[in-house]
Amino acid sequence: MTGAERSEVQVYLALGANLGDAQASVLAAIQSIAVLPDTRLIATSSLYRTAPIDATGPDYVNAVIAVATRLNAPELLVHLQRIENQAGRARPYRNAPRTLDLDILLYGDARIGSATLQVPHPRMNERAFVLVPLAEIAQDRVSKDQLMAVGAQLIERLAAPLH
Ligand code: PH2
Ligand code: MG
Ligand code: MG
Repeated sequence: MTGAERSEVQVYLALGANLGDAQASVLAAIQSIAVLPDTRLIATSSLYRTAPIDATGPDYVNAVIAVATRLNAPELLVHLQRIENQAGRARPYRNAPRTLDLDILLYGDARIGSATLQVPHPRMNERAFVLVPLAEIAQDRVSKDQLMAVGAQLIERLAAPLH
């Protein structure tokens, strides 16, 4: 963009890990995201222990955060993938256990369908590990009906949000 300043966009990110010290990986990732250029951390959910959905391996640690950023979505995605890679992320097969997964859930009200990025996240409404922490920090973004629909999925609150 030239001339005019970019405006801030409110973005919701999902964090997950189920290999290594998953809780430490998620906490370190929050700190890495908080210091991204042109980005401010707005809110952090509790950490949750969740059973794998459509996946195998150990339980996950999951959380959702809100940031305000002037990065556009592809720029943000590049940063998130760098942070995943620095955490030792390998991609041997789909939904393989992972040291760190960072997904863009919502980027303002944008609808994005590119080869590398789909926003809103196409499976977020099927997943308690997304909807429960998202509802904690953005009540207006998740309905009671949506939470009911994923009520059978195992999710346990681990730790209070960090400030
Ligand atoms: N991520 C997946 C697939 N399944 N299950 C849980 N509990 N938590 C996750 O973060 C998760 C998953 C693909 O990204
Ligand atoms: Mg994911
Ligand atoms: Mg991902």
